[in-house]
Amino acid sequence: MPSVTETPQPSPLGPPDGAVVPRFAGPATFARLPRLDEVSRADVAVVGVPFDSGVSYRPGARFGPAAVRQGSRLLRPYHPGLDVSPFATQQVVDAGDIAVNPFDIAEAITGIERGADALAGAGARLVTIGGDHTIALPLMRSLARRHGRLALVHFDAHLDTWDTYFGAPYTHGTPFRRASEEGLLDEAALSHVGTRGPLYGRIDLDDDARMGFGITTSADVMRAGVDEVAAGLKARIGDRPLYLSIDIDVLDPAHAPGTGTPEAGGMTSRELLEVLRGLVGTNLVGADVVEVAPAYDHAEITAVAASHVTYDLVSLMALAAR
Ligand SMILES: [Mn+2]
Repeated sequence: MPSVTETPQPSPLGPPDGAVVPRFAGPATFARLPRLDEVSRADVAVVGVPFDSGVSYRPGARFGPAAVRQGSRLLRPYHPGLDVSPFATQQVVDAGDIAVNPFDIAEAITGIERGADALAGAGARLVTIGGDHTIALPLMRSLARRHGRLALVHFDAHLDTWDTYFGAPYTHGTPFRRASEEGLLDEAALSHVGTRGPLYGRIDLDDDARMGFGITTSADVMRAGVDEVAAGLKARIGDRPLYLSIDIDVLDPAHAPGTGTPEAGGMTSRELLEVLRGLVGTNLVGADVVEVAPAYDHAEITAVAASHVTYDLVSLMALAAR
């Protein structure tokens, strides 16, 4: 005799069939996924943060979330590289944008943290589309409160562990120094990948090393190859809660022209995607893709790259959740 009536979990609602509703029709949610208000639960929430008041050079990343959504229309439901259907094994939604004050960085940071808390509190893992790199700090604050000190793999042309710009402590070049100072990060498991380009001085590297970061430059990726790089990162991460922060400027300007602080000599989109796939099996608790600035993009090169990176992050979460 059944004594308990369990409400069955509805199967995840995915994108509409591309053979029924053309991919170029309908509203541009990420990967044509349902909105948060169209489903009863969210296992993974893709959320935009259209904020770019922390940039030091070209502005425009506030239009990143809209560009990545538009660039994601062609994504299909099965990932052959990871053998997973990320929208079928978990409910993935587009949670819209966290709307924040463009004139007050401190208030914006507080608003992003609250927005992340609300989504994570409802049980969702977050994949955030920026916005400039300032937004990583409040996202890591929210996750560290929930999971403890985070392992971090930071893909970027730059270290983003600088101290201040024009005396300002909260900018797109400083989130990881602030996170280190605030005790959000596990200093045994911090990595930059894809860095390159001129620095202000040797002291930038010394400060960064003191915070515990290991560096795999874009040239190291070329020389060692993606499998060796991913294996090294995985060994460093272990079973810690992992945050992945991906500045699209980690890619060479040939692969991502639409960004605010481009540097020659970057990774290819193929290399980035393959390193990410090599991180399968890690405990990925949150991720961001930032610094897509569509005004400098051509033919959606950057938006398409960022949308595929986001798809791989959602796929890694599907496999982490198993
Ligand atoms: Mn950055």
